[in-house]
Amino acid sequence: MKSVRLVKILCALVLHVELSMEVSVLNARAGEGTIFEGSDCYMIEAVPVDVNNSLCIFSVSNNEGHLDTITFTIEGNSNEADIFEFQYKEPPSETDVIKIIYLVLKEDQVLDYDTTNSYKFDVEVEGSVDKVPITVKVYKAPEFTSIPAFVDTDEEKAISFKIATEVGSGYPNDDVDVVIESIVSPTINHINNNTLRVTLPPIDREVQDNFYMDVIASYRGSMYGETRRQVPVMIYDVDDNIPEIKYDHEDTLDFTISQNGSSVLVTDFSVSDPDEDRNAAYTLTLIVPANVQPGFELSSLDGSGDTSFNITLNPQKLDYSKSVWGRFQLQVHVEGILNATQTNNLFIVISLNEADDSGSGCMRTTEVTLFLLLIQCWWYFM
Ligand SMILES: [Ca+2]
Ligand SMILES: [Ca+2]
Repeated sequence: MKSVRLVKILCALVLHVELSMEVSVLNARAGEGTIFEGSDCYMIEAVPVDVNNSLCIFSVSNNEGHLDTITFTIEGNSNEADIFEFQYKEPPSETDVIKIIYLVLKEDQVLDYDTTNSYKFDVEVEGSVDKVPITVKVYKAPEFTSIPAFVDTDEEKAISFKIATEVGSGYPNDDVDVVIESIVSPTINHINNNTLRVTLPPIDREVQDNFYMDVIASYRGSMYGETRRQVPVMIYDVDDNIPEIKYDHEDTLDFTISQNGSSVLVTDFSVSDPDEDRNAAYTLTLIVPANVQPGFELSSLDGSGDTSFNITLNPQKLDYSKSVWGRFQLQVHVEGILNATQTNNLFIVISLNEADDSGSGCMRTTEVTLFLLLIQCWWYFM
């Protein structure tokens, strides 16, 4: 019996020690001296209320550490405890003695910025003597009351439109700034305190035919609370470019042809008009002296945009009975289809020197030397 009694005493002793240890651990976790600091704060629509963006920032500290186990209890008259919670960016370790903590929205919670101006509640922090009262003011972001869904214009014409704003509910003053981020710099004139006239400068469609303009309204002096709209800008084409002739070859070409030979390439070139559709269409005319005219031929008499062409010489079509061809000029005349004042010319100076054909029988050779001269007659669109 003595031994049974001794075992019971020993068991009770062990249980007492374990309980004592547990109590001492709890005391360490919830030890007094926790300090929770911060102030009333605000939340603005369009600023996410998460741990990376929340404007409600507090500090919690305890010289004995154990911040990792401290609990925060929100007590409010409404459902604040269901809406808000406190989060660290990085969980504290057992030895951290001070840490920044953020008031954030619980998962799937959203704030009602239209009807709620503030939330008031107490926070009970484990280890802190007093509950801490917190007021969170809720401001609606500035609103656009007038802003175009899109803007468009012909190129080289300025674009002008109005933007009007108003402050959101609850915000204490009416100072709204509007900033426009765009690839072009707008001019902004104030019609009144809340209404702006924005003018975009003329834009070359061939450089940029569409883009988005970010219009941002924010409370003056605050880096927060912005409302952002994207406004598409469309620039329409105007026939403001003449067809440009591009030529890559050497300036001079020498080659020999035979009277009965096949066609040879004289030269190739390209024409480029960066306008759109019919504004980029053009015709080509090859102007050649009558005595050699049949022998020279353009690959095509019209084109659009960026198109390649060539000029060939068919010796079989040359009239060998007519005099000495000598030195003459070919001219490629390019002309806009919609606007005949848009012209460009490629001049090719050719020297056809009849070669000695003695002893050649039916073969006759002619030496052709080409000098190419590119002259562009620019036409400016008014
Ligand atoms: Ca054109
Ligand atoms: Ca154009």
